[in-house]
Amino acid sequence: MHGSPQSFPGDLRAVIFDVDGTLVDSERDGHRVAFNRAFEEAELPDRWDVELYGKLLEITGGERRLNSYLEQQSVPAAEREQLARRLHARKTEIFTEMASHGEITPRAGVRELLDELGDAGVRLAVATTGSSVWVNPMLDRLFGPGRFEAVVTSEEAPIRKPDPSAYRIALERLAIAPRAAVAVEDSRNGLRAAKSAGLACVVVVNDYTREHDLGEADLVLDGFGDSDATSRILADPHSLDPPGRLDLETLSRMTGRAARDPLGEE
Ligand code: XBP
Ligand code: MG
Repeated sequence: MHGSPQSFPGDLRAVIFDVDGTLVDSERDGHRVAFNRAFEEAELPDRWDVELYGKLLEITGGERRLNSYLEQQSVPAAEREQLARRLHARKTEIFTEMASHGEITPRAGVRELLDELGDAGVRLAVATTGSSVWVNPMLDRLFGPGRFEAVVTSEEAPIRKPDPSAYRIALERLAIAPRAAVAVEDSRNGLRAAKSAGLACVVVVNDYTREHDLGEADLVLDGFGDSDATSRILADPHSLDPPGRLDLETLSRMTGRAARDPLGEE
């Protein structure tokens, strides 16, 4: 059962969102396509199909992902680093262009959730391993300029998730304690980053992350939920019982429950 707003045990001041796979559907038909175009333009035979890219996503950060892949292909170290840098720079240009043409779209229900949080005075922030050159214009385009009070990208947090630095910097910028915020993620690496920073974390899975080990999550949903489709609950260790969508009330209750009950035992 849901409590009335007055009964919220938590003290939700801010929600910190991941970008890739969380706010936007950007991996399979976005970054992956851009990486492949960069390979093609460089006249390399490599192509990342949907399945292989799922495995490569375990390495966060596009340049690191390329480096790791080229290492698997036995490309010598000196050549590898240079090639990864060059390919990543071109991939970034291609992806930035795709985003500026509207090829990258928000996940269903995200806009509604941001509106609900914003109307209630909850502060909004972003913690991503992506690069600022595409993250900032894309967020402005999709969600309105200045929608997020703090946007932490790989430039400020060069050690990528699962390292907690992106979340720690976001909390510092918001000047709030971890217990006053909730992280919204899509993957195990993101979940580990958020939990290591001391945040409660809801994971909204997608096709690439459905099978991840998400045992530490405070709530796992298969979508944000909106007027067209309700979200299914995949794990709810604190019995938050969201109403078919991720909403303000559930997030508010999460700060109280997860802070009071970190092991998920009621
Ligand atoms: C996503 C990433 C990003 C993108 C590529 O992880 O790892 O690196 O795949 O972006 P998360 P860049 O959702 O946890 O932030 O090429 O700009 O690195
Ligand atoms: Mg992600």
